[in-house]
Amino acid sequence: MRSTAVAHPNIALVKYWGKRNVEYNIPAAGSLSVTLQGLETETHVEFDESLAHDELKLDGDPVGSGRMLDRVEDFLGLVRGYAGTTAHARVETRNNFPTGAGLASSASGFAALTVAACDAAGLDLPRREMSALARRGSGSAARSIFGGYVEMKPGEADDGSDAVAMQIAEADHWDLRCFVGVTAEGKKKVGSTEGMMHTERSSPYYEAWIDQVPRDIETARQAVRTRDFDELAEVAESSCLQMHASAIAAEPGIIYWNGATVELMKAVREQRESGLPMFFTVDAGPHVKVFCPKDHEDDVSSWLADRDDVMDVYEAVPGPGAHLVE
Ligand code: 2P0
Repeated sequence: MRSTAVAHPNIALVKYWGKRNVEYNIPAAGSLSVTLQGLETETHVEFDESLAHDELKLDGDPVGSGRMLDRVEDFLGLVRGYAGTTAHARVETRNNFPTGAGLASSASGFAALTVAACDAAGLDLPRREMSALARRGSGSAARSIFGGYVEMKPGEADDGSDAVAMQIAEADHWDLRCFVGVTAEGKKKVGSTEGMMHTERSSPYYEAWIDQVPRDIETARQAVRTRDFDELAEVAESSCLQMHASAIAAEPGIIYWNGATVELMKAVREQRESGLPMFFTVDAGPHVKVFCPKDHEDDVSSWLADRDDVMDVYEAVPGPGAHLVE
C-alpha cells in the first residue's frame, strides 16, 4: 500500500486553454507537448486504514487546507473508487522547482500522484487509462504520463474515456533543449483553471482560438516528425500568442506577462532572425521557456544567463513519462 513515483513537467508547444466538460475535466481541444527531464516531482503515497482523512505534505510542509488539498483529496477519492478501497492516504510530494509559478507543477504533480497512488492501491492500469485518470487531477498531467513528444486528444466521449494523451515520438527522436527563463518571484495570481474558465466565459476570441488548435497540432506534429525546427518555432510561438490573446481579450483581461516576459519574447525573435535558432513559449505565468537544438545549447544558455531581466535559468531535456521508483 506504499509507492513512490517520479514525473516531469511538460511544456506545451500547442497550448491547452479551455474545457468542453468541467466535471470530467475534458479539454475543448487537443494540445502537443514535450515532457522535460531536469525539472521533477517525486511523490510518495501510502494508503492506511487507520487515517481519518487524507494527509498532504508539499516540500516537507504539511498542507492542512486550501484548494491544493481539496484537489488532491478529490483525486484520491477517484483512485479509491477504482480500487474499491476506503483507506485514506498519506501523500508526500517534492518539486525541485517552484510550485504554482507557471512552471507546470500541476502536470508533474498529478502525473506522479496518479502513478504512485494507482500502484499503492494495487491498480494496474494501462498507460492510456492512467492518462485519463491523471487528466481528472489536471488536464496537462495527462500528457506527463508519457515521455518525449506527446499529443493530447480532446476525444468525443461524454465521460472523457477517449480524452487521453499518446506519445508521438520518443524523447531521443529529437534532441531539443529547453531553458526556463525565470522573470519574477512568487506564485501566479490567476490559476490556469480559473484563467481558462474566465476566458471561455468572457473572451470574444475564445471560439477562434479553439478553432485554430487542430490546425496547429497538425503542423506541430509534422514538424516534430520531420525535425523541422523553423516550422516548430513558428507554430509554437503562434499557439502561445493566440492562447494569451484569447485570455487578454477576456473581460477583465488576464495578463500573465510582465515587462521582462515581453522583452524576452522580442529578444528571442531577434536572435532567431540573426541566425541563432531558438523560439519561445509562455504558459500561465510570466516565465519564458526557450527551445533550441542541442548543438546551440551553450550559445543560448549563456545568452540567457547574461540578461539582466532573467533571474534564474533551469535547463531541461526531453525525458521519460511518469514512472515508479524504489
Ligand atoms: C498547457 N496550460 O497546455 C497550458 C498552457 C497553461 C498554459 O495546461 O484546469 O493546470 O488543471 O486542467 O492542466 C495548465 O492547465 O489546468 C495548462 P486544469 P492545467 O500547458
